[in-house]
Amino acid sequence: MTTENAFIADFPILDQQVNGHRLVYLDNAATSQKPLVVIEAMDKYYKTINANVHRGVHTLGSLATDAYENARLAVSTFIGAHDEREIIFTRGTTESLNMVAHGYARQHVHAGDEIIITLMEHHSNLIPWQQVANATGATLTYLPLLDDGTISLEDVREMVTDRTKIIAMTQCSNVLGTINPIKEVAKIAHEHGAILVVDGAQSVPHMKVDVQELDCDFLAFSGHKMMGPTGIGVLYGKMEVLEKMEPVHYGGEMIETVELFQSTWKDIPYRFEGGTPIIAGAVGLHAAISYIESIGMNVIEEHDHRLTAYALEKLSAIEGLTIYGPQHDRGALVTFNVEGVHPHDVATVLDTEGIAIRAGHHCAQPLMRYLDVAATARASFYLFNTLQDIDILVDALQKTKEYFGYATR
Ligand code: C6P
Repeated sequence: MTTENAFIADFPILDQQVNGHRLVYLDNAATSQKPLVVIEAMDKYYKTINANVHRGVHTLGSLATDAYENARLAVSTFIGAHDEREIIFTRGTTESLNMVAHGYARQHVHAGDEIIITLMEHHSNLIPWQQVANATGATLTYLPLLDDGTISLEDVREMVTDRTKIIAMTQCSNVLGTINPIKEVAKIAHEHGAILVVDGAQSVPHMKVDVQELDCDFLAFSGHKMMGPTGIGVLYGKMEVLEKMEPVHYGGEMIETVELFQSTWKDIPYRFEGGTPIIAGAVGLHAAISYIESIGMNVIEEHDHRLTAYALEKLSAIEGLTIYGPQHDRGALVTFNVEGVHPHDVATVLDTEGIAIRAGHHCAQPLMRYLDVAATARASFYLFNTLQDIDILVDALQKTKEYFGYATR
């Protein structure tokens, strides 16, 4: 696997030089690259089917509706939903979480209630809850982090009360790589009559996620981080919570009848998908799911683990490098800082070597403050990355240190 990787050939974008070097793409947590099968599925859809869904009686209209609804079925099977009506297509994780906050929580959370999130949340699973708390008078509280960047179930048990209405938590941190114990948290939430909202943006692309096994109430994720196109995402909700959720987008597609001063909504999930949906995006996501299934999620997971363990080992050996997050049982990313060098400078120097990583606050400013850093650098992996990619990263980081005079200090 050092240089050979059977999947690289599936990704046309990787066959290029950046700044005179082979592209080493290590920014998959921001967005993953797309295999040719996904690009071709969307191309074929636009070339042969393109029509609006759930409207036309013409042939292309039915083909487009079938393609769109088949994608819903594929997503439903992929995450083990009980019923495909529990799958709502959105623009991505951010829109999915906002839909829960504004369509569900604003209706069911009241003054004096509690919303619990963690300190490692991405802004998309944080700001919507600030908004709900501010609007309803509920209290927003943060589960603390342990020194290794994990949470403690003891803390969860202590913090959750019968006033807790919502626990919202990422399954995998986009900064620390921490994998949270979702199944156990769901159990605690339900013992107190609360619901669990899971941010699956970084987990669904990399590990088997089964919503019935986890018993979460909502799960949000994005197509573009799992080799699908940008602009399509998913909100899974248990039917019983979806029945209590209000639409947030009103207009075409989602109505049953419209009178002058009142209207009624279509059945679930259509009432939540106002306007012309993201049809080609759903087709692309379906192709991405088929691609993942053709490889096997267990194969992807194993590959991720191998790469992450290797990266942790090699990066830990670099003097002056701080790595954040747990040492074991973590997602396919490593976040770090090089002593004395701003992460943006690290990323800029790596780019001159053809290496793409992300630098910044990773949309997790409260976490950055907790870690006492303004920003960090992050390398994130996927199935087309190799051990050689990590060796190239490590060499380039050594060069970066030399360039900024670390070795001579
Ligand atoms: N994180 C990253 O580089 P959207 O943008 O809606 O597809 O996903 C938002 C989101 C929500 N939760 C988590 C845990 C995430 O990692 C992300 C996206 C990217 O880390 C872009 S900031």
